[in-house]
Amino acid sequence: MGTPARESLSLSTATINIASEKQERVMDAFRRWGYLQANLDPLNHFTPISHSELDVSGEAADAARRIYSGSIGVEFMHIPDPERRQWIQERMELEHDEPIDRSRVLEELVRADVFEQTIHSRYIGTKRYSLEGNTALIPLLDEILNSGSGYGAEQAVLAMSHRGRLNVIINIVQRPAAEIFAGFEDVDPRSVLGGGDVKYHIGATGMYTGASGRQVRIHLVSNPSHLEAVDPVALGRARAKQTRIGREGKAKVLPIMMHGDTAFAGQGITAETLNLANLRGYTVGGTVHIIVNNLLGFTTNPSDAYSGRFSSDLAKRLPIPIFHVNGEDADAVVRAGRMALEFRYEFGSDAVVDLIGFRRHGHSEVDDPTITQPILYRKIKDHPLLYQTYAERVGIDAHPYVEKFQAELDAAEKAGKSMVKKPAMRQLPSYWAPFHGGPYKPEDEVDTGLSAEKLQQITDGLTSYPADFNIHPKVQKLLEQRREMGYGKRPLDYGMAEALALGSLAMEGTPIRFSGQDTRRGTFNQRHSVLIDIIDEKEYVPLCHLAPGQARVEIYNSELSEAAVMGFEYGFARDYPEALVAWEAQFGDFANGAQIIIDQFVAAGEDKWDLLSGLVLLLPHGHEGQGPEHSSARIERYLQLCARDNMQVCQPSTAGQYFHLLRRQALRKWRKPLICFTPKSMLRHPEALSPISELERPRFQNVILDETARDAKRVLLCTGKIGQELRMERKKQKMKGPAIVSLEQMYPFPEPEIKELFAIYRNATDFIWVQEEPANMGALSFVMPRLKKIIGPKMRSIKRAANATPATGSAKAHELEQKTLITIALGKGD
Ligand SMILES: Cc1ncc(C[n+]2csc(CCOP(=O)(O)OP(=O)(O)O)c2C)c(N)n1
Repeated sequence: MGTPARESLSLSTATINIASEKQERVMDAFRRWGYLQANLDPLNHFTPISHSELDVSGEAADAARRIYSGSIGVEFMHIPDPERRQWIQERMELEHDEPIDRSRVLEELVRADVFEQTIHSRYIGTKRYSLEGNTALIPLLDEILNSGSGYGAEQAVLAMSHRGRLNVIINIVQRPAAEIFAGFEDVDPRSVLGGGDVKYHIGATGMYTGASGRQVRIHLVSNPSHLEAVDPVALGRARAKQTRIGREGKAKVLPIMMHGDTAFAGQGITAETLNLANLRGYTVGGTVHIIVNNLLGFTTNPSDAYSGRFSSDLAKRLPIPIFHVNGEDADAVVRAGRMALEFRYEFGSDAVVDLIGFRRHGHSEVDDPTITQPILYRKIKDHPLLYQTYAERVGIDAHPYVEKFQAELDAAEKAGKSMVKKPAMRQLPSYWAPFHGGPYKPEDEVDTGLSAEKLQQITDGLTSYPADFNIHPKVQKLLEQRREMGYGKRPLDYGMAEALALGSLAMEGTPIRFSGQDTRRGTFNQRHSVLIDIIDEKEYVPLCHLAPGQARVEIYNSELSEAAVMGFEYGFARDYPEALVAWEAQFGDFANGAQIIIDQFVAAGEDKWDLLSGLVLLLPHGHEGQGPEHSSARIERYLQLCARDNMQVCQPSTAGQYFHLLRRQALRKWRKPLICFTPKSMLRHPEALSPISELERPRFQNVILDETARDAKRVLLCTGKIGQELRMERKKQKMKGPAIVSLEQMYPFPEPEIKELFAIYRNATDFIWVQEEPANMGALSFVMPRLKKIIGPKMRSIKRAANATPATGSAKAHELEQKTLITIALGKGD
């Protein structure tokens, strides 16, 4: 107990404490729930939600309400880290934030609105996906980039879909407006016959100059119509750019992602992409997300588009702040952008700005929104332009800005109309200079073989680990076997062939990046690229310790998703052409979860955007009685996408072929995606093993001939595992024929090699395509017309009957089917 004097002192402190505790409780309630009553919607049809904890009055409540229920409503109390919560709290409760350059904000708003109005008046009835109603996006981006450059950002990777894209291209990417006019005039149609893309999907690069005078190089990523599909691609591109820079990469390259409100809430790829944020193989040190929220999706209202209150609710899967902001209060928008950007740099974390505005016109300008939202659009009709209300509010005359920009646009329109060539709105980074796409040319081929001596040297590195490393006995045995393989004492399996390919490439200077589910060990226990110490789980990656000065090797286990991870790797490959970048499916058919990435980016990227990628997809494939879903990697789907030499579709049937294929992909300067079907049971099967001498021969063979049966009357053509099974059965039955020819590359179709078959199999009268897949699947419908063209109408096929599902669920049924197929193919029943 203290003295009486002390007691009275502590009593009064207690009274103050009680008062401040009460105030603190009020403040806390607003920190937690204030955003529900924030003034977020410029049109007031998004009504505040009542909350009992906010039903308080008094000075403290007024202050709390001003801070947390004004034009910014922030959701941050779900963040477990007290330091991060405290940071936001302090920034929100700050009495005097940094000043805002209002003339600059006004000029940005003028440029945003006047651009849309000008296009609207000159190209009536043409789609442009106007930004009007959310033009505060332009000062928001301006703020983020300008503040970002203060933190060291030198490049920004921007992803966005259609809405406001042309506006961003002019005002943020700072492309000359004449290029946009040329797009509306649709100049130079002959340059894009059968290809190209609409103007609101094409990517752009440019140099942004902020208020500070600092510059940021902008890369606006080309995107398909599939809205959020571009998100992981942008992340992969950012990560590649960061990796190129090294330690400072995350500060120097800033990813900014813009989303539509209904797309963000609805598309699964958004969830997959958000989940990459803090994963070691995928983090980019934080992305600034902006939901360009017009509270509408095409004709759909929010109540039909998302189950939660906000489109942004999904972002709460991460411990990150969400700043909802009224798009009509441009100062608040700038402030929200600044906080989000600073949070990104302070904590290396994602942050979201939910920019709430409206959509002045229909979904596109040819839509009439008064049919589906008549009340809303009566309100919108009379709603003034943002730059006008802002000019009035801040007391700055907008006319000089309007006149200046209008004059700029008038000149640009003239220049755009007189353009004869379609403008390329981007400049590729210099690291693309040595590489090319276009049609295949044999002169692009390079030798991929290696000497026995070199292979032994790599083997030494691949099979060594530190003396104090406690290795798992099974892995130790595997490494011992691999050592024997590398020294030619036992034939090579796929795992070792791959390790030698990657190791040799890394030693020759090619960086490697492999990712997928369980890729470090390998789904089929075949890779073991990362050794784990059995005592302390320390990791050792032999591929990273082969030689001083070797290139970087990264192998990651990914999150359990296909679309975002494949998109990410596609993006990475886009900005790392000199690296070998591979994505691996757990089983090939799971890649169908990434169909949008395959269709829109991998297959069509070059035709649409003239953008190349050397991404490798590794797709385990083969009918082995494991059921409908673990059998087929859907070869037919990839082949259907093939045209104009857009990609390579291969199925290496031996370890040696796999080695050459991977090396070819990295060493040729022809940059094309490689779709590679890989084995499962054949990974270590004697028929698929290769002697070390296979790695010494010069190159990958598109077709493997059968030298043992040159006199055969019957020639079977096939790809993958069925060839080995046929060979085994032929051996077992002690048959001399038929000849079994393996098509290792299906596309580009190796016509010259197929033509040689006549010269080699002079006695042949029967040419048969054999596949284990049902008639409506596999390579059949792709190869048959091509084979018939060369071999003639006698070309026939043997396959399973057409089926709705790729394979039976019964292992025994599979065996029966397979046996029948092989018996018929070998002609035993003939
Ligand atoms: C994956 C996909 N599904 C559907 C569409 C068709 N579509 C184009 S825009 C759009 C509405 C998008 O609304 P929102 O995300 O709110 O963006 P806004 O157009 O309102 O800016 C729809 C459904 C599409 N382009 N992509």
